[in-house]
Amino acid sequence: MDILNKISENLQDGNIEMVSELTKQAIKEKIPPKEILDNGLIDGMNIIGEKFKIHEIFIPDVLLAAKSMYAGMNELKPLLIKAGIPAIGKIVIGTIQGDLHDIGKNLVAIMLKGAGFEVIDLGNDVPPEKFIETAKRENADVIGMSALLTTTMTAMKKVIDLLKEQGLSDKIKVIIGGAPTSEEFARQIGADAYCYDAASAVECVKGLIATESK
Ligand code: B1M
Repeated sequence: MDILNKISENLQDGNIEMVSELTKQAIKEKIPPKEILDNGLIDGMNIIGEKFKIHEIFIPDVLLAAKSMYAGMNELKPLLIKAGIPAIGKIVIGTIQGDLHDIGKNLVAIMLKGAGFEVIDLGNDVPPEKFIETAKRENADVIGMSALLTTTMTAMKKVIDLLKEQGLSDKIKVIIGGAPTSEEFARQIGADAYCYDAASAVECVKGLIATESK
């Protein structure tokens, strides 16, 4: 079995130490970090999602898998973040109110930092008002919201409506992402962009900041 499969399988089994060790080994073997992430860690997490859906496994299993994911991500983080790049824009990011899923959001934050953005991470379960207050106080260029639940994604609209009410929509752009969201949903709620994954979030933010400064 190749090492990326081993990472995926150990993540599914919740072997935190092994995932950390195997990720270190994959790095040593010079496998590109993006490949380790996509074909090892995220692959394992996707299989966990499928098994969870059909009740083959339960929340404690998913939590162990999530901890294993973080163990692997911790090893990859320094490689994903390139040091010493000056900040090219500021983004306030968080998972929307009611939603505790933060793995995808954390990946987006890591990639944005790696691309040279200053990232203010509000964590998960973030009330709409907190996004606005922080973005105003920090003079941020962009607000980024993540949602993994169909029941919480609707709260994203509240943030956009609050921005409109306060006349801030031109100044502060909004990107959204997370599995249940889509291009169409972004249009419906008036977000400036929908980003499919962490890499495309970097392109989204770069694009929005470039348009803003024209
Ligand atoms: Co939950 N969960 N979960 N869960 N969980 C899902 C999302 C689910 C699809 C599982 C399933 O049924 N197949 C399902 C949602 C169904 C729905 O809404 N239609 C679900 C459910 C139901 C629940 C609970 C309600 C279960 C319960 O209690 N009965 C509960 C809700 C708790 C709450 O939030 N209030 C719950 C709890 C949990 C845990 C706490 C156990 C754990 C979260 C741990 C944590 O995050 N710290 C968990 C997990 C791990 C998952 C799955 C298995 C994996 C999610 C994940 O981290 N994926 C998930 C199934 C799945 O997604 N396949 C599931 C890996 C991550 C890298 O991907 O987050 O999609 P993702 O991020 C991607 C993109 O979406 C994008 O970039 C990332 C990749 O590059 N992206 C952005 C994400 N945010 C972005 C923001 C951007 C741009 C891109 O810009 C700002």
